[in-house]
Amino acid sequence: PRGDLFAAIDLGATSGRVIVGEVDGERITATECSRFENRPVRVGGLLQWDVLSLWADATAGLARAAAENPGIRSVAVDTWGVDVALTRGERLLGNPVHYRDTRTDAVIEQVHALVPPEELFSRAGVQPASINTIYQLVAEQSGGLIDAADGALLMPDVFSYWFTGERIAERTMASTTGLLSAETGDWDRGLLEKVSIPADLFARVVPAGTRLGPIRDDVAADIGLASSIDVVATAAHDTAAAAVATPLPSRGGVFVSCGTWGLIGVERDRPLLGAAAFAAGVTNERGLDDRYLVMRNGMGLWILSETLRGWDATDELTELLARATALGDAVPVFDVEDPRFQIPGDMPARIAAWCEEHGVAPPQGRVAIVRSIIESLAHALAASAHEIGRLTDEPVTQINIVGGGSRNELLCARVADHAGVPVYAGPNEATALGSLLVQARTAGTVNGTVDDLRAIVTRTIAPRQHLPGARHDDARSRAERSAR
Ligand code: LRH
Repeated sequence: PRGDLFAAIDLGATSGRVIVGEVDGERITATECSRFENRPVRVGGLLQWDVLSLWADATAGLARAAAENPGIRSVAVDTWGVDVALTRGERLLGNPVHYRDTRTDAVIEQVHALVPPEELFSRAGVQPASINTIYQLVAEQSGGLIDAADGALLMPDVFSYWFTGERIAERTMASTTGLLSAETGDWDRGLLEKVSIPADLFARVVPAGTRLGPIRDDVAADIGLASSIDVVATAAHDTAAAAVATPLPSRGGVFVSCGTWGLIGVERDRPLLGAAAFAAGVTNERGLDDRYLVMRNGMGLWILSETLRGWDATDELTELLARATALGDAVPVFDVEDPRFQIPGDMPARIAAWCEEHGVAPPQGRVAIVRSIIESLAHALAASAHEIGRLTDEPVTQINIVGGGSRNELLCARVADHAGVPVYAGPNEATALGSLLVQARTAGTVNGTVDDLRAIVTRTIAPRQHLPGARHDDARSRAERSAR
């Protein structure tokens, strides 16, 4: 290979992957070496992480990747935000609970009685949402787990700990908890005290890109690695990693990281706080280095994938999308942010119920349901992009969609139509690319700021362009041709 090799373990909503990337000063390429299931398991009424299966699958994938790609310089783990494991000594206190579990509903008011939502926002910069770690930890208090615990590690940090024995809290990930000060980037001790969570549960916060050391020898032997590999705390929040690898222009571009969630935002040097930002649902999470991701955190592909899962039609997505494209846009637009759509279950029934409650005829049949989901999502993403532009006083000139949603041509085209600005789609593996680039900088393969890392992606990958109104123009010119 011309460049240096790195491995990213990316744990996503339905699958985990081991991706090996080759980076030189100019370009990045990445190959998926292994893919395994990531399925939360509901047992005892709780939706839980299957964390030991993930460890087994991820490390087996890493060992295979290392055997096929000698000389991998480092490995790093990223996943979605907010989920946390409680520890005592070297062990986890049970399986970590998945954020889609509803146990936090019972403590929201209790937390808000101690700290009003406006104060939570002004301290942490994070929009209060029931998934946030702060509510999850308060929910664990009543079961006695907090009293029993002597540590709390966010999920990517659990894997780093198992690899190296180092207990840290990577900053981009820590910023999703609602417990990190937006100002200092360190745990907000005053806030922790108010909600009676012991501050000493948490590990020291380190910036993304921190080298944690080699995989322990005993672990390397256990997982079948011929030689040890360095472990890096990458931008361990998948959204922050994706932002690094989004080919944004220097001004006017809004990113949409569209996987299970849709994160719509811009990168700034300062968080956007205050009453207007709070009311508009802004959340400020940490990006790489000293950047903030000023975002709205909303629906992504979740409703669509949950719908397909319910139909046992996950394999039929391509065909359903083709038929939904041909169907046209005369379908109902529903509110994808309605909380009923957050919980796993029968999405078509909930869409129908929403439509009936709002006096609209529900979509009939699978194709119309798929189109209705896409229209509703595109509408919401476009509106959020303009809302972010308005709040940051920077009119939106283009939207960059990355993540799995960037492969959905109908969605990208409809976001362009609804937003009235060009959409640039890709890379769809932005999270893994971001993780690899952060590692490459730690290894000294590349240097510079997040803008320099982003430039490597821009040089390597040409996003697909979707101009607003393009499909209508196609239809119009076809109509004109046939009229002649
Ligand atoms: C997207 C994401 C998002 C939120 C949610 C829990 O995958 O990380 O930024 O934190 O998951």
